[in-house]
Amino acid sequence: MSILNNNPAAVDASAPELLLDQHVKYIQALDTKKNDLEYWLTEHLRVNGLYWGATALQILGHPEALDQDQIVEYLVKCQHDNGGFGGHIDHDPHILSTLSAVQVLITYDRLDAINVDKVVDYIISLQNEDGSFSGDSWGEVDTRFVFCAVMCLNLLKRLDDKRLDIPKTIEYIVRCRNFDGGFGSSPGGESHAAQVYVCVGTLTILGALNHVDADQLGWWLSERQLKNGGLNGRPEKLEDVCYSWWVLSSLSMLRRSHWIDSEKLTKFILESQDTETGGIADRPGNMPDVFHTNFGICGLSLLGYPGLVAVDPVYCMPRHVIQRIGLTDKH
Ligand code: GRG
Ligand code: ZN
Repeated sequence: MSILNNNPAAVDASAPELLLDQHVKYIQALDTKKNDLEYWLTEHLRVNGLYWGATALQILGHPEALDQDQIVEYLVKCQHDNGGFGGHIDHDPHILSTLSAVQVLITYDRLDAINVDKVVDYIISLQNEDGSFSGDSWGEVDTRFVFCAVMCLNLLKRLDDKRLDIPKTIEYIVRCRNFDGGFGSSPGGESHAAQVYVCVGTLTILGALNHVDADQLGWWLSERQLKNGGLNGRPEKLEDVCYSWWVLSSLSMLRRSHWIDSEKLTKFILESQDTETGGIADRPGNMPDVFHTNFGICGLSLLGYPGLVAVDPVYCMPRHVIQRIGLTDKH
């Protein structure tokens, strides 16, 4: 079976081409920029950055463009005795970097390199009485961390761990749902498309999408598309390439991706490419970065851009990897 998108979409003839080779080179060059201040300012995001870069390369069809053995060796050094991963060697463990490390190791089929039982212990230790999850031992709570926990445990096939309180997890996410059908970062928090992705993703994995009014939320998500084709994260805000992922993956889980104009969104993402350096920016004319490069490319994959490897809308990992580990995607 092909790992590419099954039904490639038509692309507007006036849209720029996807600069595939330039994006591969842009991602390969990221680790060579050690003279740039930005490289050191983003040190705490190194493991997240590896996930974004590695995923973009997978979807571009060039998984070999980074040295996978070297990455696995590096990730192993980021795991702490309590099981969590830091954002870089000697950085404190956090659930965000832990999920990214697990996603990369599963993509590379190298879970054997780490202590999985300890990862599970770490994640379970972060669940609070009300079902929410903290990001680390300092205690910040956000629906992002619930999704990281649930996704990580499912990827590791440990959702059946008796210490995890699934009903309370669902109850907490439902408490973060708003009158407009969207979700916020905590109960009462404003609806935001990226929080919608994490909450709908959590409910999808836990088989609890019945708590969502798909028509109402689908309408709110489709209202995110602006005249120039780009999507914003909430009313009155600017369009940004990363919402191509947060909004479209959510619509995909709700089976309503056709509620936005995909040709216009494809064109907006392609116009945000940097034709000189490769990479994709948040919007046309801005500087590219690996975060927007990944979510732009994954967005194009969801849109059925020809020649790209299919991405899974829940896990933001190649669909063939999700199939290989037996988590069938029903989206
Ligand atoms: C596996 C893809 C994946 C994710 C793991 C960490 C995580 C789960 C999801 C992150 C969700 C999130 C809240 C992302 C932030 C997106 C973003 C661009 C926020 C910016 O918010 P504002 O208020 O920008 O600065 P706006 O666009 O509202 O002006
Ligand atoms: Zn963005």
